[in-house]
Amino acid sequence: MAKCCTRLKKYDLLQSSDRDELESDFIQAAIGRARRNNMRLFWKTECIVGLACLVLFHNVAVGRERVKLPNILIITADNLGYGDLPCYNPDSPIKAPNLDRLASQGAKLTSFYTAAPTCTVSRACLLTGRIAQRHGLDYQLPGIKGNYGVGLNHKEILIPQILKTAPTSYATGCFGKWNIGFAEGSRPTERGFEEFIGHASGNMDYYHHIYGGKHDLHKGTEELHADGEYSTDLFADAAIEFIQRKSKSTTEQPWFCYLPFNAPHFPAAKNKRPGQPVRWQAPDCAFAAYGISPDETDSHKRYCAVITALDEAIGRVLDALDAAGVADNTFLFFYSDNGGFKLGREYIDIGCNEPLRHGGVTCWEGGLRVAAMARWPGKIKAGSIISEPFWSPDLLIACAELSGARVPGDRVYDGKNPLPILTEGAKSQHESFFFIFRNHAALRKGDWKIVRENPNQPWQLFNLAEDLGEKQNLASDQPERVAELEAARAAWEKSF
Ligand SMILES: [Ca+2]
Repeated sequence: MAKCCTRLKKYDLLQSSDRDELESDFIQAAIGRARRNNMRLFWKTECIVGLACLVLFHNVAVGRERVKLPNILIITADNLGYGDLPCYNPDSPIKAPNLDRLASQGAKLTSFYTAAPTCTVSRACLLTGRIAQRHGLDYQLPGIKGNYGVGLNHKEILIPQILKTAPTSYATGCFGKWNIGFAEGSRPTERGFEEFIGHASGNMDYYHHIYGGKHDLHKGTEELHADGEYSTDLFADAAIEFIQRKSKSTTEQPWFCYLPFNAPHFPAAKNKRPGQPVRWQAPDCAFAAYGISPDETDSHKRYCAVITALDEAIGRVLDALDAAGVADNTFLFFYSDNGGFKLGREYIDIGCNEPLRHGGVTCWEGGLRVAAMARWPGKIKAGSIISEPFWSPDLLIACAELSGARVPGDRVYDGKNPLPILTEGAKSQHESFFFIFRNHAALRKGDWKIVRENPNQPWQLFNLAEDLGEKQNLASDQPERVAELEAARAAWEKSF
């Protein structure tokens, strides 16, 4: 009896998936014992098993009431440079005190990779936990036709859909940039999110919400007209309202909030009204933070204000978590969907990826290695810096682990559980990371990386531990190392 009590006590501390396995073992063991005895003993044993199961299920029910599952908040920035934030680059002219605060309260990640260096593909990899060669959306959705088309294959299963299958189903909301297809059946509220306020496209005007001449702001599947509201604030406000409402709920239902901001990205003429200047947009208070006018003409200064506006909005979300009393029970992950663009476009390619090479749409570190932070008070050490490499598909696995949901067994996932890295200082479980976008390709294994900009070019080899800026190509000195990484890359390709 004492052994049974001990087992039940341990059972209450287990993750739900483990509980299921234990439950199965427990019952199977009891049935086995019954078969080894006569019928009289069989019925006696069955009664004991039944009683034990009743206690067991009661215990689980009570346990679930007692320990509320963590809420999950994933915030993404858009094209933010690795060296833009002061907590990554002390020389940055940008003011971002709230992201500094987030870094001081959690872990700053120095080797976190997005699985793809461009918006659409990056978001699809995050939500599916799979790289583009598996989910198929390996290109940027083109124009209105592309953004309002099917986009991501409907057979793909997204994080919110998995969280809906958790032992305690999660409330789910998405507020911001979708960018993976907005045809009927593809929209967020048809893909696992109960609520959505945001845009289909990759880049709309911040105030008029126009993309390519089309109004592009939606609530659920209907258009939402909020002309004049700055999109960064609009998305933050929607997330805050969701967090407040769900945290007040008496149902004790945990929630998942996906907050993909469309900032900083870049201004585009096709999104402007006739006569409207093509320039970085921010609220007056963000310009005031630098002592400059909203009519400032220096694009670098305007860009700083855009990120400060993003930082201020994130700060309000952090405050809302505190005010709702749920900050301690919320797993928060922040990262940029890809690095800042460095394509030489004047007034646009302003973001700083220092000390990394190049930027968005390339497979150099500046495109793939992104600013990222994780906060989970009491679990992730405040003020820590984590240099173990992991990547965005890992977040789906993290969501499953946190919620107790099962990951579907009918497909290959490229994510591995990142929680031991974040909470225990464990080593990365990844042997290598595979990247390909357009003609660019790369593979990282340990501290080594091969990269090329075109299939017709030879691989270049870099030691990232000694040469973070990918300046010294060691391929001719170490052909055997190149061959080793090429073999790892070939193994990836065989798995598709
Ligand atoms: Ca992007």
